[in-house]
Amino acid sequence: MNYSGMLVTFEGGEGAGKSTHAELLKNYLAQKGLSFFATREPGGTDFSEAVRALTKDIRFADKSKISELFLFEAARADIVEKRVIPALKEGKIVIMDRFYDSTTVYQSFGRGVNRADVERFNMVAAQGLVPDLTIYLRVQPKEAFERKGGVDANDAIEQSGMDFHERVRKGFDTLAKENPDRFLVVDASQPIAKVFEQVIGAFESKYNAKQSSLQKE
Ligand code: T5A
Repeated sequence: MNYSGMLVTFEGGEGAGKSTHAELLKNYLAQKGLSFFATREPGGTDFSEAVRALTKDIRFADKSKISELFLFEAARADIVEKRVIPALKEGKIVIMDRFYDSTTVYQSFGRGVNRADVERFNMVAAQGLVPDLTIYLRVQPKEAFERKGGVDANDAIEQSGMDFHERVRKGFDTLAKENPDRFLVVDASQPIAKVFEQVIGAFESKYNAKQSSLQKE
């Protein structure tokens, strides 16, 4: 797909600091006068926010893992088609708090759905989009849960157990190794300011590279 914008995704386990850094990046872009659109997954449209509530609802914690996969893909398909693709075509920087790497990791590495199936549905829902930059905030699940105040008793995914969250961490490590050009791995146990320095460094370098390649076209 041809577009002049730039897609930046934040990934990592629960409480890794994704929302914190997505917010800091938004402020940074606003100060620089750059045009951006920021959203989260699942969520970002009325439909996808309704699906988000379903994914977290503890009453449905025993739903089939394939049902869970399709919920995330359904939420993704809506935000991608209605907001993300139009923003990229308008030349905006799109910031996403989670994207399909979360599905590969949570639903395949975590839940055990066949990885090829998950990746196929990711591509369908994302209409083939690939992030320009994925910032993986890496932290041990135990530490992240401590700083966010513990495991939420009403959240079906947070309640999946420490082994599950450990598989999630290993899954992100695997994706980062497989996609070194796209992934920036940041040690998110460092202080917020230190983490953000690295986020900005990676963003600036990708942004400048993208601008020069657009000028050459
Ligand atoms: N999911 C999602 C799937 O299973 N499949 C999918 O395809 C998708 C898209 C989404 C849930 O859905 C699952 C994953 C999730 O279970 P969510 O709310 O987006 O839910 O995800 P969470 O990770 O649960 O969101 P959190 O808000 O809890 O985590 P964040 O955004 O990573 O962390 P943040 O920024 O809110 O920070 C948490 C706390 O830590 C502090 C912050 O100030 C805050 O208090 N903090 C730090 N403290 C010290 N040092 C640092 N470096 C810190 N960084 C942040």
